[in-house]
Amino acid sequence: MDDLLSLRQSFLDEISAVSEIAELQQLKVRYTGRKGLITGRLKALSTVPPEEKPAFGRAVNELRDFVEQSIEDTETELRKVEKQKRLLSEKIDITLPGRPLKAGNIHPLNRILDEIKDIFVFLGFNIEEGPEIELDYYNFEALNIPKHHPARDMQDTFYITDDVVLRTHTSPVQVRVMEKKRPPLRIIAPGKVYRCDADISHTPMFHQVEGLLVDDDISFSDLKGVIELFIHSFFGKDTPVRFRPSYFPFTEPSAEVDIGCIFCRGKGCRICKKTGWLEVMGCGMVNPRVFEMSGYGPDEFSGFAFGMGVERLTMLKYSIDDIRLFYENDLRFLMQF
Ligand code: 2U9
Repeated sequence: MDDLLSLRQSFLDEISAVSEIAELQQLKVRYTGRKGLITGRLKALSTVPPEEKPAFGRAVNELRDFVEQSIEDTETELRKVEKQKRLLSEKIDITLPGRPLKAGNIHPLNRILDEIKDIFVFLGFNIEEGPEIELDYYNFEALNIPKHHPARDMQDTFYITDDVVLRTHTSPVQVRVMEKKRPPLRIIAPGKVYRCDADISHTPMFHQVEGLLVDDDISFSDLKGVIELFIHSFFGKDTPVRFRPSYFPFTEPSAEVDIGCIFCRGKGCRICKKTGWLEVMGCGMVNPRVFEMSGYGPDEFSGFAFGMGVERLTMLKYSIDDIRLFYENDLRFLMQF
């Protein structure tokens, strides 16, 4: 009986020093496990004199119940303390201001490209696309660009082979459409084009939107009407527009389109080189030779075409003075749009 009392005391001493569940498990095994101290006392029951057996048995059982209950209570207590500790360490201060998510942004060139496309789609034009690696035939020959033309020079065009080039304009898209479809035709061809050129207003790759409209009896007045409508929609309805005679092999007659300088309102400044006008696109009536080559009867149909550089229009609209900014991926620049 004394032995049981001292066992109880040593259990109480040990459990009061336990501070973790793992220690408690060890204690449990040591006292109530198969080879534990209390189990050992129960096994020793057979060696106790018969008259002391009932009292000794009761005392060992009572000690076992007490130990088991103490362990259970301590475990509940320790789990509570651990949970409390975890909750404190995981505490979130919901009064702190949130961290803003970094949102993406449409690239300024795509913004302007979308704006241009929207205007022409509104006017009933369809969007067409074609290959950027193009046959010399579609890029030059079918557009009446003769063999000796400077555009064909190695200095200006990226050649893949003798008769394959990186397209220098999106005009070959329109030629391919003309081979497949009969008029009436109202299409725009937006996309990347490549020219061997690099300075503050030229990059080896840039974007164009070209347009082509073919039907019976299309005149230069139709061309002027569509271009003016586009310019007024893109730059604002009070923007002055003028058509200045020019030359392209694929259009005849041809014209450059100027707008009254949007920076000085026509007074003359550094950007318009004191002329009061800014060149924004080119256009003209489709050369009958281009029609012939694509299988349209030149006397059957007439049409007009136009072309514009997306980088140039974006630079004008957003007052950007260096084309290379579009391709440097500097977020300080890109996040302004
Ligand atoms: C076909 C027939 C005619 C497309 C045209 C221009 C005028 C033009 C330039 C503007 C600035 C290119 O990006 S830029 O350097 N483009 O001036 N482009 S007419 O004429 C075509 C196209 C296809 C079948």
